[in-house]
Amino acid sequence: MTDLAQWLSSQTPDADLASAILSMAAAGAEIAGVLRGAPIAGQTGLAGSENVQGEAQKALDVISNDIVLNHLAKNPAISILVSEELDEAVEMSSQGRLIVATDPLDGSSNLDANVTVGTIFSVLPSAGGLLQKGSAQLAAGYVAYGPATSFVTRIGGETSVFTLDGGGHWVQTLAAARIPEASGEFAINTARERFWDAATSGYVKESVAGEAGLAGKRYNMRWVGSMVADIHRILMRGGIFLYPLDSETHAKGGRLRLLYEANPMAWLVEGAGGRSTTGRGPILVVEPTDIHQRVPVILGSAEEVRRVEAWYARA
Ligand code: FDP
Repeated sequence: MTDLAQWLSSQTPDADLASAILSMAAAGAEIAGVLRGAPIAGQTGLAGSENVQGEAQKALDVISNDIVLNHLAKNPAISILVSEELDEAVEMSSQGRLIVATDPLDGSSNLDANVTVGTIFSVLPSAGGLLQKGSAQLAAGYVAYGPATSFVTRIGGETSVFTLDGGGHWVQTLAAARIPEASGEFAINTARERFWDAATSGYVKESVAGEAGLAGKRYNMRWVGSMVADIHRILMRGGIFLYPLDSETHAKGGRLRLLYEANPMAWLVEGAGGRSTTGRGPILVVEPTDIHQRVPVILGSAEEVRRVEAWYARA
């Protein structure tokens, strides 16, 4: 069986890049261990909660951020860390050639319900500075903490899937994920319908109309509410994920973050034959203006994403 280190050596001669991915995988394995025992340790994920000894607990997203930071600080290839948990970028090794941007614990509002959460990361060349387009990424990946712990990553070729075994090793379980071109599943927070633009409303209406509607087929809805879990499902069996610009998120530019949510997920989805857009153009060419910038996100099965793009072209 191929493990992560073997796969990396077949994918890139760049030892620094491979080491950055291995550092994130090691952080993911450690976070998986913390999450597994969190209810016993009294770490509900809520800031200000107490453990069984009555001691104050750090929120799990802060703990996860510290774990990622510790692993990357040990790696001399990393120059800067950008994290959802930290207002400012953190300088690491002055000789480092690589920047890592991360959401250390995505979907953390689902933690108290023992629902899948994840760690997302993007690797960029230090030479390009903090604000680089997603197309400049050297690699990206995520860890999904579900019934199994999955590590999904891509350098420039295929998007590959690894699973954490009982001994703490990442074993390749899918060499190349392929997102089916067409799908009958969409993922969107329908509670936001009143804020949607005409394109989003048009696409969803067309889909829920089923066989009788313009799409001419039946759809089902799946929405976990953890981006990592929703995207992992799409990578495994297809579908579309939408967090579009709507009237409530308009002033902020969207809901999800460009550097450590949208770009890495678009990179992984495209490596699996899927498609991604903001509705107005590809996610990977958006010029960042801020490390915590938000952006509309639509990605998944190519045929479905094209249907949404067609609605935007008309709207
Ligand atoms: P969370 O705030 O729980 O970390 O990244 C933000 C995110 O989760 C995504 O994982 C998820 O897709 C989205 O928010 C869900 O947001 P809403 O429940 O506000 O729609």
